[in-house]
Amino acid sequence: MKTISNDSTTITIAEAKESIMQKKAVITGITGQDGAYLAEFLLEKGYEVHGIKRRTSLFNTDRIDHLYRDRHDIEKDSALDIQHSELYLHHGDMTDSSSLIRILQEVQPDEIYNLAAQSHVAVSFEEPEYTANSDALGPLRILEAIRILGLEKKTRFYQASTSELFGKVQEVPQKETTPFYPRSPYAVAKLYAYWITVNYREAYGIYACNGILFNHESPVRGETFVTRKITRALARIKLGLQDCLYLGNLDAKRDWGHAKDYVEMQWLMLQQEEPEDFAIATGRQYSVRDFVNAAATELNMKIRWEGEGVEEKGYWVKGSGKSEVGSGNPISHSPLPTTQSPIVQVDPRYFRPTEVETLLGDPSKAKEKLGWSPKISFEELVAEMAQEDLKAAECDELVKRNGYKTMAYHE
Ligand code: NDP
Ligand code: GDR
Repeated sequence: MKTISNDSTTITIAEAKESIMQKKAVITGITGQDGAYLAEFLLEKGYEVHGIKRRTSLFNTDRIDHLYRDRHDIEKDSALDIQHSELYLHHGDMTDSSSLIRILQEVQPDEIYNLAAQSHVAVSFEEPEYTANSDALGPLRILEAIRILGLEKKTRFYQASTSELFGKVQEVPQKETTPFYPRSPYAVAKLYAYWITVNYREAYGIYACNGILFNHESPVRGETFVTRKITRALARIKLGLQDCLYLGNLDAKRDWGHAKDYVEMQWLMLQQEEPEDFAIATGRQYSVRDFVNAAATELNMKIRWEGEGVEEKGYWVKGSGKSEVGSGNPISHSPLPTTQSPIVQVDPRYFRPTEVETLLGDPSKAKEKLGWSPKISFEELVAEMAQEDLKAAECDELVKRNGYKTMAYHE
């Protein structure tokens, strides 16, 4: 075997080649919020990135279109010596082992970031079996594929775990050692995924880590998660495109960070010598009501809450966020004795059968061991989201003013 040596080290030529070769990463869920930010981050680091996207009846690559070049264009560009990003897309699905095995066999990745999931907690109560299939068995399928293909020593695995595991919180703030108490089919599925990741690490020596991430948001957050629902709706209300924002539990508290900060952490976790699990959070907590107020301030709007000034008459208890009423009056959409209709109304349809009332993370371990701390503040996050949604609403308003139809509004 040929070797290269200097005073302190001797390495094989194969190892030397390996160390300067471009790393390959597979991202499941690349079309989602985190997938898009992570793909951009890894491409900037010089990775060859392979994304797995599922088949949908409409295009689902909006969030990554700016990173992707059509193969035909690349051929033309290479004739002109134009650089292009190393992003490749493959069709696959978390519920389909054969597609996952085939893609991993073809790519032989150094790192896998498993971000794909049915990620909506409320939807998981409506589709519990599908959620378990994609969110619990999906990660198992990838870990098994690593074994089947003999990639245990080569490929590092990141599992997108979640603060929802803490659910009915047993300790404040929550950290890596806090006991779990999941409160939804989504969280129960993610609990399985968490432990199967730990088990495959211990049983087969796979470099596998859980990132226990608290809520993180951005201008490309899915429109039905509460933060984006708020910024999008307020921007549209401001421009007369929408009348009212219907929300569920206004008292729920979350530790909200920015997705851009959190994907850096996902990468850092796979660069350590030993695989470990980390909780990622900001250490600051706000309620849904606080988020509405912060977005309204950013957009120079005054919020009229449902029931404002009418508590004593037994309509909605101001901002209670619960389906109880003061003195037995009808609870839902009662006519309000106010001259102006409210901007924010509570709709019990958005309450969950079991709720996670409060989450607050302690990211000390990530700070100490990885030197990580979030750079983007809550205020900056809200401002960025609100301003981006205002731009989008301005576009829609222009389209509408010129007599064209804008996209349907769905909550
Ligand atoms: P998104 O909902 O934005 O993205 C989910 C991604 O998974 C999308 O690309 C989606 O595809 C894909 N997907 C869903 N089901 C399947 C399937 N059966 N097969 C293949 N792909 C599928 O989530 P986020 O980006 O916000 O979150 C990323 C991961 O992190 C998720 O696993 C989530 O549960 C977890 N997480 C998120 C947190 C957050 O606050 N954002 C916090 C903690 C954990 P499509 O685009 O076609 O819908
Ligand atoms: P969450 O996020 O359930 O924490 O899961 P979401 O934004 O959906 O809800 C946060 C809190 O807001 C309350 N809420 C509403 N939620 C939604 N979606 N719509 C409403 O109208 C509404 N009104 C009040 C909720 O009851 C809840 O308490 C997110 C997802 O990204 C998960 O995938 C991830 O694992 C966790 O964050 C950490």
